[in-house]
Amino acid sequence: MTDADNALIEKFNAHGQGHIFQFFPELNEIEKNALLEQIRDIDLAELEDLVEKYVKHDVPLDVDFRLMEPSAYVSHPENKPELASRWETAKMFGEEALRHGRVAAFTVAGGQGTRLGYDGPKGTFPVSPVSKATLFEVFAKKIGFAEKVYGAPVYWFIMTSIVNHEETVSFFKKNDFFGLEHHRVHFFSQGLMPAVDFDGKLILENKHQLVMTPDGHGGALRALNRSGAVKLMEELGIQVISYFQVDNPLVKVVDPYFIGFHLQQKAELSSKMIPKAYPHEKVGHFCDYKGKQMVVEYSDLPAEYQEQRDENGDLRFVAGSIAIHIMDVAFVKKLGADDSEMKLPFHKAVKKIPFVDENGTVQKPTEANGVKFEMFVFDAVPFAQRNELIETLREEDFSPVKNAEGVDSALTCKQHQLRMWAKWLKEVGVIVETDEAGIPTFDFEIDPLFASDSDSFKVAWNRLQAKPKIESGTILGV
Ligand code: UD2
Repeated sequence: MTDADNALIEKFNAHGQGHIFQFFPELNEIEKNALLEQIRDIDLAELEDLVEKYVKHDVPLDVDFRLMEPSAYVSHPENKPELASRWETAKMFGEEALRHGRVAAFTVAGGQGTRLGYDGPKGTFPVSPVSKATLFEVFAKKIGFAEKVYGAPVYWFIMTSIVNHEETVSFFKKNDFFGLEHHRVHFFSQGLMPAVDFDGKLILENKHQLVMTPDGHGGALRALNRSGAVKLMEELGIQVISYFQVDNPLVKVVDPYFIGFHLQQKAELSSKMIPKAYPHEKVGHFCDYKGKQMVVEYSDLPAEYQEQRDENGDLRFVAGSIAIHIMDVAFVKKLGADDSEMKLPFHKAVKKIPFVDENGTVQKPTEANGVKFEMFVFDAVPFAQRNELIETLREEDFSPVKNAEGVDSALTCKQHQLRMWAKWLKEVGVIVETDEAGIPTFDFEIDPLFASDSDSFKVAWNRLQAKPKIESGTILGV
């Protein structure tokens, strides 16, 4: 034990966290070092502040909801045809950036997928109807397709976490990176935050390890910096990051329209919205507050505001956040720097957290016993000098797999993929049989290497000499 180690222990004692050393005398050297290593980076001042705010008290979101205004957004041309030429111009800007390799794809994949009941990194979950391609494969193929179309590399950054990093990387290796150039796919693990019990005490997972949990998808901003990803992006001439979540196979991984709007507006952070389907849909709400755009999560927004209607009877706060953003690399560099004055706030999540009791036995609580802290990426929105918000079509961009059954499940996601492809086929004059909800009555698939959106589908379909029959089990591939 060095003097520095002793000083570290002393510091934790002085902050009322000395219980974490209760088994220290019986640990071997490796275990002692493991614990010391783990606590070295814990910012006790930050932790005490969080405990004070969110554990000892329940400080509500510091927003006077009465001052909130709905955020303006650019409507999709399917809903406002008069905007079609504006969208076409934006697309030209986006395509230009893609042709020059100025866009990187970025997937946040550090979450645990507990709700889905799937034991493995969520990206390894099979989603496509016929070939059972996994989420990662779907994204990889969309990226590969974009590289082919634009004739330039699209680097892919994937944020994992301590719970799934190794498994994620070996999954890619095992699958030969789904045909992508290995050196263009970059993985990095997000940061961790210590969990605490309801008295604000750190929790031991076993005798020599604390419970540390991923710091939320908002941790992406600092992880992009700390991992060297931002530096690499700068070296590669990448200007914007196309951000999306691992659970949504419909997402357009690099959408030229969206990128174009962002660049044209010289925004620092842009977002896609969909009109909420019903008042209590579980998405964030875009609004303007004190001259800034922000997102208020459904769980923080009082019901009356979720339900409020305007003079036309439409939902007033209608713009739902689906966690799809474009961020300037320079913005991420600025906001995610360790010495940045601007810091994303933390949110608390009350959880059942296994712990080791005073006898050294691991206990699995049946009731919530502690608090985890997470940052949310959309809290970056108000820090941007300029924001752009565009409408997207739910059926073409958003169908996450979150739950084992019911809404946002594997089944609804499969149905929505089929519905989207049926729409693309209809646009080229091919009608597939559907039920009343517009869901095809049989399974087929359009490989993302054949086409990854309605525009590219038209091109690819028209190029086919012989048009294939779309029937049960058809995979339209290359
Ligand atoms: C998120 C948004 C919600 C809406 C919805 C759309 C929040 C708080 N809510 O809800 O407003 O946009 O998505 O689907 O963001 N992740 C990490 N590291 C972490 C935690 C999460 O990488 O520490 C990733 C996770 O792998 C997934 C994504 O973030 O790709 C979303 O996480 P979630 O499923 O917990 O978000 P959810 O459904 O609460």
